[in-house]
Amino acid sequence: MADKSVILVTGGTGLVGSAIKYVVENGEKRANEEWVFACSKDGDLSDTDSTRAMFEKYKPTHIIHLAAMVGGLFRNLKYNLDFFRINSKINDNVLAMSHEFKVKKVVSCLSTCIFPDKTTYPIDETMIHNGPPHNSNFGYSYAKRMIDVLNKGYNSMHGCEFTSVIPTNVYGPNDNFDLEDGHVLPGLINKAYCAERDGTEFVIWGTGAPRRQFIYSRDLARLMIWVLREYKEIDPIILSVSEAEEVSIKDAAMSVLKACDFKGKVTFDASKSDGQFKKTASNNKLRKYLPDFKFTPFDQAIKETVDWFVQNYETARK
Ligand code: NAP
Ligand code: GFB
Repeated sequence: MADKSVILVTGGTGLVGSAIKYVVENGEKRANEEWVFACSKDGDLSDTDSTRAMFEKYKPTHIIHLAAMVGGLFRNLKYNLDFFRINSKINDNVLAMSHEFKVKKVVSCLSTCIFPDKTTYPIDETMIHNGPPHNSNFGYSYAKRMIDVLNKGYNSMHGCEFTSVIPTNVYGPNDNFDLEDGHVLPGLINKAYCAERDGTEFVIWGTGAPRRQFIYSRDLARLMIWVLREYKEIDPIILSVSEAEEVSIKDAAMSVLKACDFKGKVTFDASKSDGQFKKTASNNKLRKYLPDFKFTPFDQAIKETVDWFVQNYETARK
């Protein structure tokens, strides 16, 4: 990106967006770059006119497109139709305006939860459209898959450099710690903090048996900035720790309890859904490009996230 670049990060105030802001402000920003971190107050991207107004205001040359209706298993179970409709509108508006305003490159976000539920493992980037997703989040999943379809369409018809990344479950500072709508790690951190404070028991939902790969938001941020600058494919790339670092929900919960120094009673509420048992993804494609990239150790990243939550308890999303 030789000339002056205006990099618009849609969804720039959320978990992933704030991690990108952190990384940009701590050494990654280049002299010829202006970074804009937008949120819905800057414009509702599910509305075409608001989207056009945002593009007219910022005139972005590059975009990291994060804005979406996002949530954990339990929010998806409740609002599959909204996840599909709202995210489909946001994605169509952002990519249509990116084409209209001649944006040089767009990096959008899929997710490892959108892959076919009935699949072989490890999952890789070629499998996205090979069958229906897990029923718990079909709305979100189909909306995300359409980003890949749109990217291929804009590239084949107009030569647009629109690509996407496929992060696994993300966690870190400035996550959504809401117990009903958030993802598992922020939910467990919020619950552990309150159980320790109130002397109550710590409840893990489901059986604790499902398995997940978790990526620290600040590691994902560094990888997404690399994708923006160096990755030339239109096809998506999985951004995840290796299959070997997949952990059970129970193990992840124990790591949270260690970071919170919780000594109380731990129980499981098996009446709550387990959701997808696993979505084990390969990061071989990433490793071919970045064989030496170092992920933050899980326990260290959990501790950093817990410390952030405790220090920001009053203002955190919960
Ligand atoms: P998040 O914390 O919920 O942040 C979402 C961002 O999108 C916020 O800045 C929000 O702004 C903005 N936004 C939502 N609706 C909008 C609208 N209609 N118009 C404009 N902005 C809107 O989400 P996240 O976890 O950072 O996720 C970022 C991206 O990563 C998403 O595309 C998500 O699908 C993807 N992803 C996340 C995970 C994960 O585990 N978190 C895993 C894989 C992929 P306001 O707060 O002002 O509404
Ligand atoms: O992060 P999560 O909500 O979503 O994790 P997914 C759900 C798993 O964690 C289930 C268990 O096995 C839950 O039973 N769990 C245990 C908890 N305690 C808790 C808790 O306190 N809160 C939550 N939320 N879960 C999502 C997709 O799937 O993955 C989204 O639905 C998104 O679309 C996201 O893509 C990355 O990992 O199951």
